[in-house]
Amino acid sequence: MIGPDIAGIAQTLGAAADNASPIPQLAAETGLDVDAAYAVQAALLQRRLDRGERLVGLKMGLTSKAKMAQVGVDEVIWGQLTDVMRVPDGGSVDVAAFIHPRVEPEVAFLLDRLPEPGEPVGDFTDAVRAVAPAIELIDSRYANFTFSLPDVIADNTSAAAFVIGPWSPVPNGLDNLGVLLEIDGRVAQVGSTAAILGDPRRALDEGIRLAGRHGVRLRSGWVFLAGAATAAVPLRAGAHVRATVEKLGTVSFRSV
Ligand code: 0L1
Ligand code: MG
Repeated sequence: MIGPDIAGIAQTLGAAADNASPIPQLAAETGLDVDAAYAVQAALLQRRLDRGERLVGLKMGLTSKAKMAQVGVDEVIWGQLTDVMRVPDGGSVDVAAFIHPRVEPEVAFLLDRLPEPGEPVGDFTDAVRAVAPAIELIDSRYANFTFSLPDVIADNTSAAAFVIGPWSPVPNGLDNLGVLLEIDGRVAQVGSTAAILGDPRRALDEGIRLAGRHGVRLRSGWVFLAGAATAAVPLRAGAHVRATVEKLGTVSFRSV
């Protein structure tokens, strides 16, 4: 039996991102399952590497109940981050480059000495050199931000851009820190890092395990986005977006 056209699907999704032009969902029509969807994601990443981008990290998606409910998918997923997606703290983002961008407050880890494949993270402070508040900008390439599980995995879990705040040493306890997302100085979302799998440190174990299943090994020096602490909020032009994570500080950017 002939399987889904991995390269063709990656080309369609890549073009949708490049042109900021939405496409219909494609998993049902092409017979894409979860494994094939990660193969599409790998082909999409290769497309970026071929044009000179560098792989700089991994992101976890749908690590909170709020996010799962928002998109109607109930499994933790992962995607890949390249250098071109990184926006400097305090920098700006042109919304015209995206289809229907949303922002969400996250916690980022700077990876250090990681366990061998198949091993759990032992001492978290060996595996993670520093932590930071972060904002992820997600942008589904599917019309109406609507997709199935294989669709969103193939679409690199809606990864579009990310902003990392100042790095700090790992504090005692990351499991219940207050999180605030402000747009133009007004509160847009309030949450807690407890929403990220009960404790964002668990996201690293999940990332190592789930990415390892598809032959992706996390590297020292990579950024790891542990997941959002709240639902995502639509981003419009001319907004000032700021996320604050208790003990870790703030991170912000402007949209134009
Ligand atoms: O980072 C995320 O949690 C996004 C995962 C994909 C689902 C979505 O686009 O909201
Ligand atoms: Mg996210």
